[in-house]
Amino acid sequence: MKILHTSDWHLGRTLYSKKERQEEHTAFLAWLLGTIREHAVDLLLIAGDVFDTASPSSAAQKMYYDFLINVRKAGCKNVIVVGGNHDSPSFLNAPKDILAALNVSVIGNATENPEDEMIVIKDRQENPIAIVCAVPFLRERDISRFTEGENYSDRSKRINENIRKHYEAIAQLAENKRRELGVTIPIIATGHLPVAGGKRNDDDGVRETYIGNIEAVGNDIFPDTFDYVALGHYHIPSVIKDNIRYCGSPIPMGFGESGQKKLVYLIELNEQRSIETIEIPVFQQLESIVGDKNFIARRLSELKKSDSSVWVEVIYTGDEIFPDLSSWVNEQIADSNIEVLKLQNRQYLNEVLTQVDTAGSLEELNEMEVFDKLLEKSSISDEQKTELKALYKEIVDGLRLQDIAL
Ligand SMILES: [Mn+2]
Repeated sequence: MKILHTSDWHLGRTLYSKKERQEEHTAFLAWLLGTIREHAVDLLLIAGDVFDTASPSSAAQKMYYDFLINVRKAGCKNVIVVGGNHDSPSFLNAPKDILAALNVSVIGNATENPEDEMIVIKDRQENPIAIVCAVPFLRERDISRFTEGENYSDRSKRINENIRKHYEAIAQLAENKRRELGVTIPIIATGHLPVAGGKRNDDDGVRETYIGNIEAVGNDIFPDTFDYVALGHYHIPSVIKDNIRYCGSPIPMGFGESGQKKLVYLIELNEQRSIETIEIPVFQQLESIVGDKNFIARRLSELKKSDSSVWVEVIYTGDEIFPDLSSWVNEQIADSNIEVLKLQNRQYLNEVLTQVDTAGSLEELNEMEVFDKLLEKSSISDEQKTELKALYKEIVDGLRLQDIAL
């Protein structure tokens, strides 16, 4: 029994609203089909966030449906798709019946009946080979049925407890089912939720789920019944327990993830469990360049020489004031395959963010003295200070000439 675990495709996503990711997604899906064929995968689990938005573009939809048709041709007989927090349950569920004809099971959201999430996987001879508890992202309203008779004052505790009960209920159903079938087959679960221990970073594009309530549920919410739990939601792969894992998104969602390895898990469940990490190739190089002028110049020139297509963010952190950063960067990357998608001048930001001296003392200073104070605070070379002072004086004098009160 071979299972491939993937999640968080976010089809239709753009990078900082500037770049379509369609080419990368197309390349990833082609790679995935090849991987499925090569490893003779029996079951593909897609653990939520198939699409980036609730109403994806027709191009994004086409990618998804084309893939589902091709996955069958690649020899994988079973596909399970569960909804994530980005997916619209009704959108995902709409083609449910027609996809069932392709043996693709879609669970867009949790229903009144947890039994709806239980799927028995069969081999070519129609023998059961596994039971999947296909749990989608659980919205608060979906799991409120467990709250009757309970009185948790703390909402976060209640959510955590309701999620735990949901998994407990479905694990019980699966165990009953296994007993009824009279076979020893694995029980697998999915989930799309934040679990404690999952990795994150600042720029990973993960949208908060249970806002203001819980950051993450405990990793003890999954009963021992499950031989494997395929998680989605976090975009960085992480191992919560050996058999409870986030595979992460197949392409980086932001520059914070550049340089990270992207992967899918291949799980083999026979007498023993073995889990193989399969690395996803990089389809579009992303790089974050953070440093002073020299550093940025050197790195951009190296990238230019390599002649490969690179999308970069440039963050200037040097001490020197650098007002024409943008045009300077554009000069550096002229005639290259480098595209700058994000540009930030931290020097400038720092100045703006620094608290000005108390208003009382500000009134005692004249305009030149205020500027002197600002220069004092920043570690700017004396040479540049003189130059900046002269420029500042020019502006002040100019304003005086126009009779603007200072
Ligand atoms: Mn996601």
